[in-house]
Amino acid sequence: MDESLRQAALQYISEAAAYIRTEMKKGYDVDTKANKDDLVTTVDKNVETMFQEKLAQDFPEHRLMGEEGSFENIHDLDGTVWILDPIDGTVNFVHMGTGFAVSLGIFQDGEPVFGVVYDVMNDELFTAVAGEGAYLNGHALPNVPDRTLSGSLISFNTGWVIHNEKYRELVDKVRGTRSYGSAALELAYVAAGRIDAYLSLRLAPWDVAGGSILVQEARGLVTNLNGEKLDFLHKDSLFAAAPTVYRDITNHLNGHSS
Ligand code: 2AM
Ligand code: CA
Repeated sequence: MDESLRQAALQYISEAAAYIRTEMKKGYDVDTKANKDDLVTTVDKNVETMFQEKLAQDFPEHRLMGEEGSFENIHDLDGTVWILDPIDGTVNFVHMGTGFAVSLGIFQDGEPVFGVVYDVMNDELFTAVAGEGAYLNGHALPNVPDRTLSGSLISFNTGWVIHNEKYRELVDKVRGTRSYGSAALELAYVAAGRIDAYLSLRLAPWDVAGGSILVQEARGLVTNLNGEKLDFLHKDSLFAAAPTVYRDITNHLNGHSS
């Protein structure tokens, strides 16, 4: 990919993060969207607007698909499309003041070329250019480790595990479970080998666009829960894991012993 595009994306994210840190000190307005757990703040909206203005100025032929409204104009991935979640983990942002990320995936004719997940409060910048491996703060990440299911740490929302027998059984089979509340960070953690799998029943393209390329570049697998290629135009389930753990969880969910 074009180096100037990569540099511009990182510069915008750095400016967005500085803005987010400032607004956190000042205070901001919070609204609920469709559900009680679906929050949006003036900060999410302003970061998206900032990206819209930057693209219009620096890359007028590129298009933005962002969570806070700009997605409504995007019906295909032709050309260069920036898929942005200005704040992934908004509930964490509002309640905890940490545990959220700016997430960006840049796609060219439907293929991911660059992914970034930036943990704003912990200053952890996860990046991956397609074909060039995944990086954390400029240091190459090793390939994800091979692990057994009983030795793995997996993450998902407990809210939907409680309704599903197969997922409840999975909790018993693994070393431990975690729930971080930011799909982008959970994908980055799979890429970094901190957790071995992340599963979700329903996510939007902007939740996964940045993190999924990180996982692939660290030699992890990422699909929906039916094992199909991700579709970055629609909401879908998500299953990201180290290859050995991906295989064992798939066998478990399909009813085969592992
Ligand atoms: P958000 O914070 O950007 O809304 C929480 O488990 C994860 O699910 C977060 O990445 C969160 O993204 C995402 N999420 C929350 N509500 C969602 C919804 N209605 N549709 C898709 N993803 C959602
Ligand atoms: Ca968001």
